[in-house]
Amino acid sequence: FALSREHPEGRMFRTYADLKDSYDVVIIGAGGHGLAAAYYLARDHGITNVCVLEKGYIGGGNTGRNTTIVRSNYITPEGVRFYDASIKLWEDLSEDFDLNLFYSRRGHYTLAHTDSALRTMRWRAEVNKHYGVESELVGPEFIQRELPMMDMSCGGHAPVLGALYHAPGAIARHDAVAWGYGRGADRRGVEIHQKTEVTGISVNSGKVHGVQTSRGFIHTEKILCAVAGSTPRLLSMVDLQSPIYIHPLQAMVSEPTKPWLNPIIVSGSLHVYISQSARGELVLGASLDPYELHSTRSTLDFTEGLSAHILELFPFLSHVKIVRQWAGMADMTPDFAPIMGKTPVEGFYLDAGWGTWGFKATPVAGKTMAHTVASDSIHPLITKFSLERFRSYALTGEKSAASVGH
Ligand code: FAD
Ligand code: PYC
Repeated sequence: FALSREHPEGRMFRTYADLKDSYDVVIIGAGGHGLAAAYYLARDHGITNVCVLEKGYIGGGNTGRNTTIVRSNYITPEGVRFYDASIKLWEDLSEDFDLNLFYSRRGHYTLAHTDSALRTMRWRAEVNKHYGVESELVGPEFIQRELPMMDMSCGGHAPVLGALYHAPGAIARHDAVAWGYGRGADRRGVEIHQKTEVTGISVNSGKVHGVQTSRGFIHTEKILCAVAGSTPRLLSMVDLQSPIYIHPLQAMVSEPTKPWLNPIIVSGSLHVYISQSARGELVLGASLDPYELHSTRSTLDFTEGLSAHILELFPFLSHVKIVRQWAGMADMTPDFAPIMGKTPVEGFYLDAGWGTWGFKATPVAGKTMAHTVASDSIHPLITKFSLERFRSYALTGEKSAASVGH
């Protein structure tokens, strides 16, 4: 690829002085999901008269704020199949993009501190194995052998009784994912417009007609809305409602330490998780802030609470400094599964409800939404994730596999 020919400034993307009057498809939101859909629309379906509109900068939403855990150890058959398809795409993505995403298979432990948690882990392990996903229930001896630095008694408060061990669990560099999809879409002719906010959506006789933006009106008959924590605001522009509610989800990283932690450790009971990045930083998170709030502010409460619980598992970290913390806006659904596919407004497609779990789904969400938009028919992998399921009470209950969401 002749980067210098198409990008005289040597940049990853072209920039445009103006928007065109119309596009075949307008994608709202240049997070991983919007950019992945643009990439697969162009690469797999030959649809390149596409623009991606982003009110801020690409990857500046939850895509650049998450803790990068990739796994497929879900509990519903639909969830396991869907996230497993994503892992298969993840494994080839660096090569596909010719860009190192630092995708790193680490193994993933979900610790059980109670008998009922153990039962859920066993259930998940059995569903996973049934669909060919590598997960197993392991006991305290196995865990202590693999993680000799962990205090199995958790300071005497909540002894570890076992864990769901999921070998394919991985981490990746999140901003590179957005850049890789963005560059790949740009190279195939898609236009990415940053600092361009969608302020209104025009619908005529139940069909999408165009979008109003901070830089003028664009005509289109197909819109893909992939705006995570801004979903309720965008849905109100087309008079649609969803059960999505927004809670902040916070995270933090420590100063770099020598490599000592290979796997990813999650404790649902202590509401904490930890991994170590390629740079040596400890990446740490907890459950949602316990109130609805449309904001990306972070709090001292979070840092103190999370630090206390992490020290129960790893007391020797008490001198390690925290260097950054931040928050994202998680678009939560009642059943902890996403909302994907068509809507009652013709030409308005939705990719939302990614809450605390959507980073791992970026490749498969992009691929299945591109199929759905291109063919106007719902991809078979996402039929159980429809908006309609809340009307028909056919929920896809993933709460017990959501890691930190409750
Ligand atoms: P985003 O990346 O948020 O992109 C949406 C974009 O839409 C934003 O850039 C926004 O600016 C733009 N936008 C909004 N409104 C408009 C408008 N009106 N006009 C134009 N643009 C607009 N998931 C995992 O799988 N594993 C994890 O370990 C994990 N950890 C997480 C940790 C934290 C702290 C957080 C906050 C989330 C975590 N998640 C995790 C969830 C994951 O980050 C998200 O589900 C996923 O990134 C959603 O991607 P997206 O592309 O849909 O949204
Ligand atoms: O979905 O695995 C996950 C996750 C971990 C932290 C936030 N989400």
